[in-house]
Amino acid sequence: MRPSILITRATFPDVTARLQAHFDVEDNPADTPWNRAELTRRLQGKQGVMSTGSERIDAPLLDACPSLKAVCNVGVGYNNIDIAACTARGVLVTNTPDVLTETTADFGFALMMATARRITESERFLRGGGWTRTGIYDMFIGGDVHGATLGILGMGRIGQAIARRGAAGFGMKVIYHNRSRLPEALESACGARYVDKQTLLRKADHLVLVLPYSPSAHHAIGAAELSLMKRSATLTNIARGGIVDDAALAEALRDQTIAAAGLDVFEGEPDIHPDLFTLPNVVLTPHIGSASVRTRLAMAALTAENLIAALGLGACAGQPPTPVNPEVLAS
Ligand code: 8YV
Repeated sequence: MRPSILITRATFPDVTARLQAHFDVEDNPADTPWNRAELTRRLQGKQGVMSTGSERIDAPLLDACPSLKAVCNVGVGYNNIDIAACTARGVLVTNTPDVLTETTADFGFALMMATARRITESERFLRGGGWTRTGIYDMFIGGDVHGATLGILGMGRIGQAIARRGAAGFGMKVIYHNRSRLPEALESACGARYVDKQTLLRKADHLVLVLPYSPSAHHAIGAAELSLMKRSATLTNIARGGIVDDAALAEALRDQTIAAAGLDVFEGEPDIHPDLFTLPNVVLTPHIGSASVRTRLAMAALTAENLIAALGLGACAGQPPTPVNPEVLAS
């Protein structure tokens, strides 16, 4: 009998077809929202699931879906999944690293630039008919990006890719803070210097957050951290909602304790802290860091390869390319 899998969200038809070659597939091409009860019901009798960051996979769900053997998440972050609970039940988890690194770094850089140079704020002004006089010397003057100090909090693959862009392309001085310091060769390859968190906050002209979410990273940027930043500084968050205390950030933006922020991720998204909508000095995007056609296709295709291999099929049977808890494979 062919294994059964669930694809929780709409995906590329070619990827669904690839999975249908191996599995009985239940999918969601209309992208209908499923609540937890509905997800649990649809997972009954399924050995695998192609999940996204929108589904919470935790111990109660796993216990209610005992046939599940593989959770293959479309995304590099997997804070929606209780990894320990999966490992304890012999459920393999996979993610999609590498394929999204450069695209997400492009986006982080673009958001940082849009924030520093007030691009969306000035566009709103223009579209609203506000531009009635030319030559105003201080109209939407912002901060320079080239030659400025770029601060990066979280120096994994995406952080390093942003550092390379800043150092090589824009002549920026790049400083970073991370749980562990990078080997020297890697630091010089991306032109970045390690500093403690306080120095990072004090020195950065543009601070970009790229650290994974974990309970210890909750509100890593709150009122105290924001108060250390330069009044002229910008903050860009492409990591996860919850890393920034959005209420404290809204207050800092209102009081102009920092100059501006660019946010692609939010606490409780898709709900947004209402104060953020009222502020001109914040660029808001709906969690689209990895959203290029090629990268989203690569993420979905890698997830399919993970799922096929995780359930013991295909050329890489038993050896999914990007496992999160490979110890499950050994047991
Ligand atoms: C995805 C992401 O859009 O990879 C990640 O961690 O945040 C994004 O690329 C998200 O995970 C959707 O599943």
